[in-house]
Amino acid sequence: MSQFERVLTKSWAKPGNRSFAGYKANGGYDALPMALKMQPSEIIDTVKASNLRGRGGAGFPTGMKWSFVPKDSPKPKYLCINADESEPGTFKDRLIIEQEPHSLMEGIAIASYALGVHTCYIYIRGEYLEQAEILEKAIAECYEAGIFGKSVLGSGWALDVYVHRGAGAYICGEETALLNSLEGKKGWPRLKPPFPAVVGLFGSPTVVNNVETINTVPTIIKMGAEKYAALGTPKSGGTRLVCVSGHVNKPGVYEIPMTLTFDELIHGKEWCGGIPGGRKVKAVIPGGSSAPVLHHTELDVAAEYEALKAKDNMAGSGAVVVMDDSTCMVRALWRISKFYAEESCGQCTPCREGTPWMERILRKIEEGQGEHKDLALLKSVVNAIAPYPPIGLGTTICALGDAAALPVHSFVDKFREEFEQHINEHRCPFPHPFGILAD
Ligand code: L3W
Ligand code: SF4
Repeated sequence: MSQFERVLTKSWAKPGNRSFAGYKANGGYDALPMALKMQPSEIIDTVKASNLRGRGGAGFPTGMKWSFVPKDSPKPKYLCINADESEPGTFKDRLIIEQEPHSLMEGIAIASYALGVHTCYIYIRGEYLEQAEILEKAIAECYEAGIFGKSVLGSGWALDVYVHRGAGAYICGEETALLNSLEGKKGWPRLKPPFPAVVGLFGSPTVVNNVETINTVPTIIKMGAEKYAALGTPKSGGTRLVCVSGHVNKPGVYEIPMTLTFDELIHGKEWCGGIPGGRKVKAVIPGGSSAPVLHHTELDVAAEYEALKAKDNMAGSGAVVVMDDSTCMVRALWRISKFYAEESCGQCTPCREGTPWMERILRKIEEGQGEHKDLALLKSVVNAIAPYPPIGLGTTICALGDAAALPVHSFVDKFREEFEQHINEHRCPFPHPFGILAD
């Protein structure tokens, strides 16, 4: 893997890269003039041919999403950048903003021109105050340099870009909740269809894309669709960012080839360098806490959309959480369930009632008060939210229901003996129960 060429992060950590001048000196803003010479439809076709997939969780083909925007709509069109990065374990978008905000700005300018957008909003999670300030500064530099404003690089294309700070609700990362929040309403997800590409912000066609997705667009324009696509697999073009946390020697954000397996990522010297203290991996969350957990015997799978889908799993938002053999799986699942119970918006009965119910059952088991019938009850509650496998059978308005259900299914199915041990011994058998995911 030593010949792997990083295309998204190669200038990260170079001095001054955060500024307009530094980014430009490192080869930035070469793609925008190239894009402005193309027809908007050519750019959409290029992104389609690159096989870029959305990096926010669902992995939806970006070019296809862009092509759903009606060309002849009399309404204004909007681009919304989803920077409400809140999925437990996910921190790649924060790094993109900190390391290279102008790559995102350049991507915004290119995408807006391609989509016929004159107004773009960057919706950033409220806790990312410093990152919001970095974005504001980058936007001001772009207006100064004529990248944004009345005429993008003198092309006659007008573009305004605004930062909107969220207020700490995970659910506002769900695209339709984000749109409601941006409109000043309660951050409640909407039923889909209609999809935002057709009926989005203020009822207008709107593309909602994750930070990493748009950040990748300048690289695609510069490299060309074919070359970019060839870096990946037939259905997942390019490289991707993963955020590794938990029990590894070198946690952090890594740009990886789509063929890299979790085994290689965790143990490879050039990647995470193994587990501290020579301990063994017990389990890995492959794509944010919403994704089904992988047992340590399942790590020979590529950290890529199709490979994971074939295993009834998902690449999600790129958050890889590694748990070694000292981790209590009951406590880890209880902590995850507590998160979803707190973040449920309360619109749908299975999610509103089911998420705190699951949390209560899990806490009871972790505290040594569990009974064997609790595992059957847990299964019945989780099945009412979303049966599994496959992924996507949820009974709720948005994916938070599925996200709360998938860890419960997978932890209990794959580590059932630990849940039974807690019940049989009336205690948590782990010497340090306040594990990595605890409060
Ligand atoms: C037009 C159609 N557009 C689908 C669009 C849709 C959306 C995208 C995917 O996300 C993921 C979940 C977790 N016409 C369309 C269409 N679209 N069909 O494609 O849509 P969908 O419905 O498959 O997924 P979703 O509900 O938008 C769910 C992840 O989100 N998640 C958490 C993510 C957290 C972060 C973070 O912290 N950075 O990203 C929670 O569930 O992985 O798979 O744009 O409009 N016919
Ligand atoms: Fe709200 Fe949960 Fe329903 Fe999503 S699934 S709309 S978070 S109640």
